[in-house]
Amino acid sequence: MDRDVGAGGETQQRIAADGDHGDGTAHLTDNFGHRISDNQNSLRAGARGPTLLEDFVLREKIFHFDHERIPERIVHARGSGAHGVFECTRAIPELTKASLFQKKGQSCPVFVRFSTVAGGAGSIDTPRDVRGFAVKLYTDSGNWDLVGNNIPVFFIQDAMKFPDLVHSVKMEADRGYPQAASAHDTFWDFISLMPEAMHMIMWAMSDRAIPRSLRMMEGFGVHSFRFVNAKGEGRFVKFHWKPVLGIESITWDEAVKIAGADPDFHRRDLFEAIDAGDYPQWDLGIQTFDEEWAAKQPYDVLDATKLIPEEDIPVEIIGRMTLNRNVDNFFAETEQVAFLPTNIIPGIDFTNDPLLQGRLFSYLDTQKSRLGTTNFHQIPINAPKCPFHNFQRDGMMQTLVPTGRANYEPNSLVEAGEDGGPRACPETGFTSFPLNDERNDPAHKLRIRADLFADHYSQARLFYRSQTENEQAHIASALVFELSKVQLDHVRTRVVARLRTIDDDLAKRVADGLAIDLPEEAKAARRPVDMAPSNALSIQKQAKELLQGRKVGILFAEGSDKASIDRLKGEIEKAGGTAFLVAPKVGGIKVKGGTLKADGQLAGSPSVLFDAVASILMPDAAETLAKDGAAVQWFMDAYGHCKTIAHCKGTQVLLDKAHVEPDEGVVPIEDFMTVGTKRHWAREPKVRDLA
Ligand code: HDE
Repeated sequence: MDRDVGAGGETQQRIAADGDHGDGTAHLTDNFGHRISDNQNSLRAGARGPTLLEDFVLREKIFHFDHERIPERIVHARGSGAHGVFECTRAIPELTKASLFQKKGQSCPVFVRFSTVAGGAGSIDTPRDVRGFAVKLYTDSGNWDLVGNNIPVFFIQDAMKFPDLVHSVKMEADRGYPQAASAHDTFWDFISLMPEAMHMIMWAMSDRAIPRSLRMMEGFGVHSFRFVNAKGEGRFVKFHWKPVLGIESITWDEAVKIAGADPDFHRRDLFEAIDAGDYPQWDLGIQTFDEEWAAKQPYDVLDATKLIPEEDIPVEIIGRMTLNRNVDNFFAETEQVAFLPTNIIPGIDFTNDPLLQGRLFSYLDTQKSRLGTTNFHQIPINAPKCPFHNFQRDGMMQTLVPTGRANYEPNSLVEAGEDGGPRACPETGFTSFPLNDERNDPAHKLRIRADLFADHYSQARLFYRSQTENEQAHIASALVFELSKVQLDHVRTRVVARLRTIDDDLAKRVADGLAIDLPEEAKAARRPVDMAPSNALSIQKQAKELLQGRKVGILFAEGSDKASIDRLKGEIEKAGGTAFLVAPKVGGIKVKGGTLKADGQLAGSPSVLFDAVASILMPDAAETLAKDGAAVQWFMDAYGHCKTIAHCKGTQVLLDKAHVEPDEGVVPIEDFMTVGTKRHWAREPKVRDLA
């Protein structure tokens, strides 16, 4: 059976054409096509009488409304999606027979959903959390779902522990809080008892867990997958998405303030960028290796709590993804999209990573419970864009109308002149890689983990020691923040005891920040080995100093010089950035050279929403603003968050009130473009008491 993906859209068009009122609007009907005469009043027995059960229009409307919500995802409930395209930039037939990678220039449509993990669908965009990075590639050989995260490792090694992990991080079972936060007893209790989580904890406490934008984070397939070429040769592969705009994060203080100022900070940023034609892009990179190489490493490549340092195996770029279209309907697309790690195409295969193996069951199961029917694959966002034919039939919400009698196989209906239906294709169909793993003994059924899975600390140490001084301070501070919210003393102590095995200095800083005695080091099943630090693990060591995709807030008020504002705005936009005008009033302000409308009102546009700030103010306007807490806070926060502050002379009174001290990031307005939106981390010790 062929699926006509466009069917829903065509039906709508038909209705529009048929029901035209003459002014371009369609006739309002119920769901069965009956025209509705009155959409304001229910049917009553008299003007003051009871509403009649007979009112099918009211009943249908309320009935449908009552059922509008579907169960939210148990994890990754809050997400933002967008459409785009993937293009192969380097053919790799020697590695994989996947049709997508056979020729440079080969492309396919994609749908991406980014998400937070712990919070509900209506929670904030900037909690300290892992971000989901799920990509559905609609290839000509079927859908390939690369359902990854923005962190290359995971908390646990075995799917068996996933429900425990998720229960512990979600709101606590009795009290129903906290929402979208890991800073509470149950999470840290669980973590402190699961040393395998320590590597991921380093990432989750780092700035990676508070990204500046969904457009500025890396994505990772996390597990080792397998490439299989046309000769049937297999090779391990790890997938990476590298953001063209570079990786960037915010500070924790900003994250907290943004949560109040704009809970949709990331969703809005993604939507607006795509809407403005600033299409976010990522390069798809791979690290490939064979069994022999894998066997020599001090970690197991089937262990999802371990990464492969890019210094050991460089990431090679093979494609580029561009997100170029916003969704038309959030529910139909972003909410109903169903990712399945089992969606894989010939040329790519799974491995025995026990976490991946568990995922292969979970996602199909969860989609049935979330979307209510085994036919969820027929929802347009989930349907493949290549033809699909099989003998599966019926089920709830079946929208296809298969014809003929052939709903079983084998059959010989063709011989009677009937349509016999599709057949399996041994040459081009998906075949599993014939695994011959010398390191495995398949003769025994065991509930155990492979030896090297027991090294829980080497890579946690590698991550911590690869950070800049300032990033290490952020990790220590994050741990102090989170553990300060933990009320069980023994849990705090147990976490710090584990930190000692990662890095004693880190443990001391955290113990000091909590004002607790340094506990004995925790027992480790395997002592950590020292691995060579990797620059690719640090955000700051690979920062791109770009204005592209960044947002600059420009503060002005009555009397400001319009020509200077226009000039700065023009320069920022020429460099690919966005200039956002902020003023005490939005409607239109008298400035030198005319009137100017602001994009946002000062109190509703705090500087945490921008990557850098600039101000063009007359001294008397600045004097007035110096009495306004929102204006003073604007500069105080920009300074505290180590952002560039470009200002004219008139602003000085405000800067003084905000305790802004001169440094390389506090510059005259004319110098803004040379300094740009990079952060001035050297300022940080002056403005924050870091753990
Ligand atoms: Fe998921 N995960 N997961 N996960 N996951 C879900 O599927 C699960 C894991 C990830 O935007 C659920 O459709 C198990 C790792 C993303 O729709 C569920 C295990 C990674 C998304 C589920 C893991 C992920 C999910 C909930 C351990 C990174 C959001 C709703 C074995 C590689 C996809 C849903 C979207 C969603 C199960 C571990 C990424 C319940 C059992 C590791 C990005 O099926």
